Amino acid sequence: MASILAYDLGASSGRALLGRLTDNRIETEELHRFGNDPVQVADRLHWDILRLYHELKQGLLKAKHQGVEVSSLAIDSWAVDFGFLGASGELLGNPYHYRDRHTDGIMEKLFADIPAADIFARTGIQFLSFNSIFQLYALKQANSPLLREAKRFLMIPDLLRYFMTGEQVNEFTNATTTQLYNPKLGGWDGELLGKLGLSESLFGPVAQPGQAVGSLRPSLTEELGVRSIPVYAVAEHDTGSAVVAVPALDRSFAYLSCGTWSLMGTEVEQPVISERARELNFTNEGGAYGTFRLLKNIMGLWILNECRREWERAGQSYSFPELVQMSNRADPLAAFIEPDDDLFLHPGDMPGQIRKYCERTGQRAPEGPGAIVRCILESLALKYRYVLELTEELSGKRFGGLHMVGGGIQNKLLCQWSANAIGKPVWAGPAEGSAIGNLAVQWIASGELADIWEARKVIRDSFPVDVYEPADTEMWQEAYGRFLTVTSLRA
Ligand code: LFR
Repeated sequence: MASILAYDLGASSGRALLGRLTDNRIETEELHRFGNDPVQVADRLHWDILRLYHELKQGLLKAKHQGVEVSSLAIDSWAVDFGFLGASGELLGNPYHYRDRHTDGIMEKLFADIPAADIFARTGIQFLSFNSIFQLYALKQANSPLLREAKRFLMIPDLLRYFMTGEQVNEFTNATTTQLYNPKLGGWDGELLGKLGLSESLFGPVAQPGQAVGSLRPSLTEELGVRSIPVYAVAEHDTGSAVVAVPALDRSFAYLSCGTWSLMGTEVEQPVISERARELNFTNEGGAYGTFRLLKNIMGLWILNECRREWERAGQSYSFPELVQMSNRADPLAAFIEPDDDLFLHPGDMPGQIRKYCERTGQRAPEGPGAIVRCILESLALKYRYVLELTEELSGKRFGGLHMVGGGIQNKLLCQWSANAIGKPVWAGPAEGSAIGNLAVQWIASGELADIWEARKVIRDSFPVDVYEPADTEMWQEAYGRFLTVTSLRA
């Protein structure tokens, strides 16, 4: 039976998922899972790109050893990060991690040269200090030898796909997250690149999700002893793939892709590039099949992951289920943080940062892991309500509930508290959203599924969706008012 392979790389782990489609039912099997450990070298934080490529190869080897015939593959990952190829086609240096500090303060410097309003009008992309545009500008300011030698700019999945196929192609959904792509022009914004002093030749042809972009190169098939198979471009930005996999019935739906980040918004046919969208710092990321994601980044479970890492460093190890259980026993709705405060962006002592935030805002800081985790999860749920309301305002749509996809939905308490906070049902599933969206686009490309709506129906029929009805709504309504005041989100 024909299987296809989706590689989905997240900020803390990656996986190779096999997919089979029989009688309009999807079956998946996790072939390979591996850690993704960023590496700090002196002052710089990098992705371990060669290790990641090694793990992709292990996926192919495991398929071979299990006697699985793989007929195509595709890769998706987080956005914005990139590597450069030099004249010989070799990777120059090690790609930086978007949480590296080299972009601190860069946004404001660039706005002195190019006004924010101009950048937003061209790209429709929200301002996040780590967007590729700011990373590139930081390299330019530092007179980086990498940038001087660079001949091609490839984003993380582009780069890994290049290692596999030898083809240098930029994929559309990820390209939009650079904040250098102009959806009105349907290509890289040459004028913007010119203003930044970046050569247009760095940026290559842009492939759409579903396009075949080569096949495994002979040196790789020989090394692994496998046959060459087609490699597709899919929605290579993981959030793009996650939204493909939202099992929505209604064409007008709200989603939350819940993992290291929480990405909340709605799918639109045209980017919403208005003054109000810029003021609210919403984005219009490119999606599969001519769609855009009107959404906002919310810091997400990163804050919890970092707390756990900090406690582990101090010799106290807790599993995620343990932490969630402990939080359930702590006092409800006692202290709040604004998850998107700059305090929480970089790796470090997150419990300490939460304490700082509470002191700054005149709150009693939560004490101990249970109370801290409760504060994080409840603050996230309340921030979801805030962003959901703004999504309704900007899109002019009304949502009957919220689709949650991604690994974060395994945290049932977060799903329930999200339903309580928004006062609407949460429909949770599938957990492997990005990998399933990746598979779906490959099946559409090979003609096995007709289009994205058929894919969503098949996904709905193949994976369970858990329903969380809102509870304790009065208590959460009162808490929402306090949350808005404490976080200064609304005066
Ligand atoms: C989620 C994600 C977000 C992007 C962030 C950084 O994994 O791709 O969409 O803003 O990572 O790339």
